[in-house]
Amino acid sequence: MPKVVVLTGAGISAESGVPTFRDADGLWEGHRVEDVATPEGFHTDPQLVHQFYDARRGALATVEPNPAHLALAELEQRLGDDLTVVTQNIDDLHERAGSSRVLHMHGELRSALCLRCGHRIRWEGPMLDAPPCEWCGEGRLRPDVVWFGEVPYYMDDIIDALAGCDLFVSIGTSGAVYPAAGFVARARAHGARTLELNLAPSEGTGFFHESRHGLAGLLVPSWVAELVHR
Ligand code: BJW
Repeated sequence: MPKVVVLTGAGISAESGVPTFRDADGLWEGHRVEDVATPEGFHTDPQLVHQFYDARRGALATVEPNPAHLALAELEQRLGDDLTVVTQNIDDLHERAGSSRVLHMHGELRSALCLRCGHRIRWEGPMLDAPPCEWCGEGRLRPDVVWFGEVPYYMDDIIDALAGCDLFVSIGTSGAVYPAAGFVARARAHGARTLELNLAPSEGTGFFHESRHGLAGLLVPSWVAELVHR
């Protein structure tokens, strides 16, 4: 079996009812990106940013994994360590589908980060009006997510996985945000075959050997079946 790296974006969770960012009705609607997804925005108006993420954390209780998440969990059963799932998503739908080793490069909704000591803590409820960090006892908490201008998580692990994979598959991402948008070129430079599964051609579609367009809930189970039965 090949070594596979899968990159997922907001499109894989769209059929579960989680809004994407850049489609019509996307998450930026009603908000300027600088106001809710930058450290400067948080510094200027922490209440607005907490409300934005508290609402999204609360909405997790209303959504379920879809067939695309389930197919990737099934693929992990087959490939074990030979599958690396990297997600830009901060929802927990991969884990709830059964995936156990997901690299959340843009952080997680159900995690809080101490602004003073950098401690990360599991977090379920609202963060607005949260008590100080339980670790240092003083720091205020912020959403444990990666905003523009911040360094994504797990970059060393991701770069190693991209350098060693035979197949790179990008699912449901617009290819508008770096460094994730550059993964296809990096994997390809190391000799991997590259496949895009997306509703429509992404900004990076020309970098892929092959692109298939349609709903992730249909394309991903079909691709996984093809891979495990070949
Ligand atoms: C479906 C579907 C269905 C819909 N089925 N498909 C100029 C040039 C190049 C780079 C830069 C630049 N200026 C600044 C930068 C860097 C900057 C950047 O990329 N800016 C761009 C605007 C150009 N990047 C950064 O700052 C990053 N950090 C960084 O670079 O640090 C330096 C460094 C890197 C590495 C090592 C060392 C140092 C940080 C980026 C952080 C992004 N954060 C966000 C918010 C996270 C928290 C949150 O969720 O609120 O991450 S922004 C937002 O965009 C979120 C997403 O993860 C990310 C990507 O969005 P995604 O997933 O692609 O969603 P959409 O909506 O864009 O696309 C959905 C797709 O699905 C569409 O194509 C649909 O068609 C499709 N789809 N339904 C299949 N049913």
